[in-house]
Amino acid sequence: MREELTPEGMPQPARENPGEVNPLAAGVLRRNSLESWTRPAPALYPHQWSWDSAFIALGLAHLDNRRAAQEMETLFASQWSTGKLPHVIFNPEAPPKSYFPDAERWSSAELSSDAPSSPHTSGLCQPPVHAIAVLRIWESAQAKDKDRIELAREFLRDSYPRLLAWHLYLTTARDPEGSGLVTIYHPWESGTDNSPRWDEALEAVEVGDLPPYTRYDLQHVADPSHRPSDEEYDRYLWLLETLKQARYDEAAIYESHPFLVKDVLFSAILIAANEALLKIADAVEAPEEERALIGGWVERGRESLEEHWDPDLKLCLDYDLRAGKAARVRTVAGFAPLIAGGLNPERLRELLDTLDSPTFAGNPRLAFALPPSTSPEEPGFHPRSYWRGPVWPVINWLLWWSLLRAGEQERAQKMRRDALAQVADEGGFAEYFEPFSGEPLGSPDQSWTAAVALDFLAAGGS
Ligand code: 2M8
Repeated sequence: MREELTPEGMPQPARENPGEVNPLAAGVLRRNSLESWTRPAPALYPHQWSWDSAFIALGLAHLDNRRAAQEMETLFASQWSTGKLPHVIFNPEAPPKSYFPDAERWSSAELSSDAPSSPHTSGLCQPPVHAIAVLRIWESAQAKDKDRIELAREFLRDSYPRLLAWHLYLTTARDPEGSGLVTIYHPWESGTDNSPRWDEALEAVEVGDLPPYTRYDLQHVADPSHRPSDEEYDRYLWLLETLKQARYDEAAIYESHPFLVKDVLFSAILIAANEALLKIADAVEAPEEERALIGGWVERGRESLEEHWDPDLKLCLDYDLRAGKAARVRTVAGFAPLIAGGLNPERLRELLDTLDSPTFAGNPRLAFALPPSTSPEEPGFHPRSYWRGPVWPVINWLLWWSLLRAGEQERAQKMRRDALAQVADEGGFAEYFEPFSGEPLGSPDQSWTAAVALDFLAAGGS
């Protein structure tokens, strides 16, 4: 277990007085950290998760730039030969029977020569926050001494081809139609696992002969009803079996897999990550053709999100390829165009109106003006169930960062203040929060919650 994270240039707590937030957040990351990577939570999630590590690196960049770089390098070391960054990298030292599905259930290396043989990984991926994290590590190194900047430059040079291969995978294997949007094979790939965004597509999945399994996740939470239901888990596990039947081969999956959805939040994160990748490409003086390719992905992605805009809901909607229709559900994923950036003034205004309305952060019952993961006006809303309603700090971070990029300084500052007040007032770095009472739920020491709090603090402001 790593004992120390050095507080290089650690920013002072901000004025809204989460006086204790900074050292407490650093403490969570220190306790959840292993040699070169960080567990999302000590008991519930004992392995390395892909987008968790990217958010964690964003926070670590303010404490220990080298350790932040290591977090990403550990992830890159398990990249598949296709370019895919796997959603879970299994920790061989995790206690047995602590998390399911385990490495054996995935059997990735046994079934696919594209998968690394050690350590074992899952066969899925998660939203590509990685280039954004790599850029943050580079930018935060600029304030350091010459040696640190040189180390960060080396890290940037090593990361660039990894990131390019990852984004190439997403724009080809995951978008054979050239639509500009990424297809996901499983709700776990969205990161918003039991969101009602997936209800219809998941209901259409017929569960076949499923090998028996035990859910260890339920042993680590105070109230199992906050986690996805057993019916959902059966479908999650059945989708895993069908991916295995296809031996994780992309073309075979596209042919027969029962769950294929264009995910607008995932796609928007990819667009924002491509903007970050362009800056990285400039810094490492990448060839002009590569910069043009990345710039083209940004443009195509934004056009495509525009095609999935719902003018009545004033939100962007996922598209179920199997059913051939949009998922008309109001969730935070609908703010995808804000995250993708480059909006015309009218679209920006509409998105901000939706954000401020009772459908989301303007709901009068909220403890803090922060958007619930699912709108309280949706029939599928549940205030305590995971991605069906609770407020998630990483989503606050994504929206705050997007508001800043859109030039909405005041709104961004307000969201940052509320997000920090929530962790300061409500007892720490919970995985998610009940929107009306502000009660902390899920894992109490969630790494990415601590990490985004550190990034909020480092940004300063009133
Ligand atoms: C949750 O997902 C995992 C499956 O990947 C789980 O519930 O077991 C999600 O919140 C996901 O977004 C997150 O990356 C993961 C670890 O924090 O937990």
